[in-house]
Amino acid sequence: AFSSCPRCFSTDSHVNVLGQYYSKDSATNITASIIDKLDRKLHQQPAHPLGSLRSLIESHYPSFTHLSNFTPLVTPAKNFDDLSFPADHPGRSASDSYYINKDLMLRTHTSAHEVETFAKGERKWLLTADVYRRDEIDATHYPVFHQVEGASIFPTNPTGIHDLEEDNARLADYLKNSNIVIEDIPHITGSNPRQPTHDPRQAELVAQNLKLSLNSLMLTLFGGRAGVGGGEPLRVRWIEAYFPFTSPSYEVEVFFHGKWLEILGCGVVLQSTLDRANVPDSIGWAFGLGLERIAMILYSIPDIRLFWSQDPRFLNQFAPGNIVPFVPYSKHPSCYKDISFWVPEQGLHENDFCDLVRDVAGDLAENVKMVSRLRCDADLANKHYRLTRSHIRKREGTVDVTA
Ligand code: FA5
Ligand code: MG
Repeated sequence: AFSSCPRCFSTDSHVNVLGQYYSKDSATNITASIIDKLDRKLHQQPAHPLGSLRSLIESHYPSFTHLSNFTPLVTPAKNFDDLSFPADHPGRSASDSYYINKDLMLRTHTSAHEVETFAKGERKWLLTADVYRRDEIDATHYPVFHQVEGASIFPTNPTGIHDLEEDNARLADYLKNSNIVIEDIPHITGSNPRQPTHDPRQAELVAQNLKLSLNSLMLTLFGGRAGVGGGEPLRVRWIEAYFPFTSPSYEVEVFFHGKWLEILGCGVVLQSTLDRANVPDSIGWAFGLGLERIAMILYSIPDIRLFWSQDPRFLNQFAPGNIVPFVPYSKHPSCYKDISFWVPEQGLHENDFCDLVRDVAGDLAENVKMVSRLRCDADLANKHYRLTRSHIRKREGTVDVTA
């Protein structure tokens, strides 16, 4: 019981997560490398690409409450039951999700916080958080990624209908003058039905509000950016989808670099969720969007693992709110070469030497520095050369190019 893991301080019987000990049971499957990620909070770092992207999305919804500090530890009830996931849903299994023990898990999506956020009285909000799913390892999959949940609910009365009509008119007007092509589908169909308790007219208005709102968000994120097509219109496609906690449900895809890319899932919130949150006389929508996939496009970041890099060559490329393409760097540490050589009688400008290095090594050369220069006859120079060599040998790992 006392053989504790030096990395995560967990013992045979207990697991240490965010400074607290929890007893293990047959469901426990969280690992040390996942525990390491729990306190990183990449989305809360203003200069990090995920932090900048969060701010950009928040700036698109200025009147919404912006939340981003929820613990990743949730009960399975919060992650699944509150959202009407069936008892046998595959997401619940230990092969898909991380469990601390039977009663506590890492959220698999930001929707886990819908009930508590509506219950607090928030009616229009965004919530950003890290989410955890057991998955394959490659350049676009990682067991931790980030989602933004967005939601907006309206009263089920004439005021609510009026608010929806007004907001829809405003958004439609904005989109009318924008360079966007939307491949739409009917809001409500037999296979993607409205909920039985909903007024048919208001259900249509809510679905329309959801679509208008997300189309305009896609414009904010992708409109007029390289790769989407400078001058070319932004193409957005709506697809019928299924989630246990929304009806109707949709997925949104954006056309980028010749391919359709899934950006988010969304839908009209299930009445049972709103009843559970104690806001029964409401109707509204929610969406859940993955930050990494969007950031990989906007910043030209080729590998999802880079978001977790603590290398200054990664982190120093970014400033708050500034979306600039990522410049790749070597995955290997720098390697240093000392070079000594004779220069012609008339001398050699340092820049001429740098051009020579550039011609030979290209961008592989990071830095060229002269450390000493000596003017003398051949004998003296030879002596100096030997001195320099021994000097270098003494200082192991000497790093400068010697001119
Ligand atoms: C969900 O997580 C739902 N909670 C979304 C939702 C919210 C639906 C509210 C309705 C209402 P999904 O598993 O499809 O759905 O994930 C949503 C988005 O997260 C995806 O569109 C994608 O952008 C991103 N995402 C999903 N899995 C990964 C992954 N392994 N790596 C990176 N991003 C991912
Ligand atoms: Mg999906």
